[in-house]
Amino acid sequence: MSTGGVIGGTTLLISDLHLAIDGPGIAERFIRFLHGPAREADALYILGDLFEVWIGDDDTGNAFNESILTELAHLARSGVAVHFTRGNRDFLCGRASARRAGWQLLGDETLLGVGHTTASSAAEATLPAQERQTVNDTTLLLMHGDTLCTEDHAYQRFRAITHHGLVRAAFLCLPLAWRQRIARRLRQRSIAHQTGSSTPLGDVSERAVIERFRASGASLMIHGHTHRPARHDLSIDGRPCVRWVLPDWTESRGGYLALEPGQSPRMVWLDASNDSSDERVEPAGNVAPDVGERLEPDCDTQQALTNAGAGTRFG
Ligand SMILES: [Mn+2]
Repeated sequence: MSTGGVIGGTTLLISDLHLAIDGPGIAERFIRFLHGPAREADALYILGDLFEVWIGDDDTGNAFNESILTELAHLARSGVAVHFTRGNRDFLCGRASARRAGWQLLGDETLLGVGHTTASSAAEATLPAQERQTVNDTTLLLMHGDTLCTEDHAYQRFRAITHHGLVRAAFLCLPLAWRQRIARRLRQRSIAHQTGSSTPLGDVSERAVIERFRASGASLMIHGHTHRPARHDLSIDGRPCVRWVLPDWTESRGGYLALEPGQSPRMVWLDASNDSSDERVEPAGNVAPDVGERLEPDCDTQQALTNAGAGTRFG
């Protein structure tokens, strides 16, 4: 877990756009988002699976993916601090693509202080640090979310293999054309599997969530991956904690979480009714019951791994 300093101002968080050339509606909505709300923000955090497929930073002939990086680079140049955490689809994004996109590459899990500067912050500055934190500050833990699916042993095994430095290096040494073929085949199988099955995406392990809150000391956790956008209120050892799950983007809607000075996080949905005009702001999604209600092993992608060969169904 890395610590990434303090964020302030307006921060927007997105994940799971799964951008691909055969999903033009999502890409168009994303570009409008970059030219609209993102441009007004101080910082943008992309928490993984921005791309449906990323076969290596040297795949610069992929005009679609490169056009997305270029749009992000424009945003970064306009003064918005852009950060990127890899997802399970785009975990091969490296330093070269980060340079092209103008984003800061984050580790798998990042701990941040949310230093919301409000009118009272000058007075609070005189308080001891510990009291200040309870008054105004929040410790925030960011991640893609796949590492929370600890009950899904098949996926975690797949992840351990594909994230191994040697395996990654070996794959990246394959000629681009081979990697493109492999990616195409996996994607076809993934699509075939999705249309032929109602297997839902796995959810996180509540046990892993509790463990992360305890280990990090964070009171706010934000992640994506599960495609189950919601706000979950928990009590961890008597400490109130909130876990936000970011929405995936589809052809019909997208969404982001906004952190603003002195305000509670809010989910903003983007759909046909507000893409080009005002944002329609909805209250938080379902509020899940407290810890202990759901401890079932609910990240089962065994079937997906078996059928797709490489876990491509996942997130
Ligand atoms: Mn994912």
